[in-house]
Amino acid sequence: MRLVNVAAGQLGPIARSETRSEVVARLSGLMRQARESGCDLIVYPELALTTFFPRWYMEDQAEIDRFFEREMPGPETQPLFALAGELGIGFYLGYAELTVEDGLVHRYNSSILVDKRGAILAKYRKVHLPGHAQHEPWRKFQHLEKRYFEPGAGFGVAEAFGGVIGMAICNDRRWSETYRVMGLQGVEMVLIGYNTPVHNPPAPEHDDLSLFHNQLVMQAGAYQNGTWVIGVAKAGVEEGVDQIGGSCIIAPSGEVAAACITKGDEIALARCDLDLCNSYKSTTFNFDVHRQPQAYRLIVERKGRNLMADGTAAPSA
Ligand code: ING
Repeated sequence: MRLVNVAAGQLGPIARSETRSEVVARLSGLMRQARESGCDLIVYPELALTTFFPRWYMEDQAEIDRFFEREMPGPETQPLFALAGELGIGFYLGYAELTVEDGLVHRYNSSILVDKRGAILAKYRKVHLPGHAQHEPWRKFQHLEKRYFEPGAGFGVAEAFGGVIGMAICNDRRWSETYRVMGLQGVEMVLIGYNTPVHNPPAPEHDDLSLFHNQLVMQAGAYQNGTWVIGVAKAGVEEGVDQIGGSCIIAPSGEVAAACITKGDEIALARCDLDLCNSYKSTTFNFDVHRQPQAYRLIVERKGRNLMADGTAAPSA
């Protein structure tokens, strides 16, 4: 057995007016609860330090940038890292990252994996940015991740907590490629924070299925890659937008091992034996034995039905 005791650290709404220090106090409370329950790792949501600001159309870059972290840890987040080191528990944290590379400013929807000493082991930048880039006033609320963030470069894994750990963020969980790219790197636990409105303006007919779709994609990703998946919500009515809960810990079998039952600040716990991945990775999903990559070329060559990966027009079938 290679046990990792994991807490899904679900958050209820974060008000626009809430300070980072107030949020860090909430995150710290969940961390203490998790440690008291014997956890090695707590997983927090996407953009866990602020309200989900892509729901608003903003033009003033200074106003937008107030939602971003220029350093991680910074003065307001350092207490969470210190607490992790004091208690001996690691964490995954989603946040808006502003960074300057070669004199250019870049903005990402990011997450980090921090070990039990409070040191950052890995950083991930969200690849699948949903929504739109321009103001669409017909919507009850905006979803402007394509406006405020750049996409990340890809999906990596890290040796940590006695196994192979991967990260993804929110919309990434809906794309099977997310899990497979990490599955091909031997991932045994995928950590995913999310902010998901119940209502999806382009497709209101999906609203009643939002919790079903949330669980469906993570169960599929877990089973098809023989990995644990930890999905953690920022839930509840946040600045007038109702966001799903549904935080859960899913085993490599695809079964739900633990789940939150409220839409507030809550931890759900599971004893995750990483060795349970083996019976799937060595049989049904033994990629080296069973996969046929020569049959999958379209997945990499095409963006969609009509576009090549480089954005040029695809030959008509
Ligand atoms: N949120 C949503 C998500 O993928 C969404 C966006 C909602 C897409 C419903 C499709 C349907 O869960 C983020 N932050 O990606």
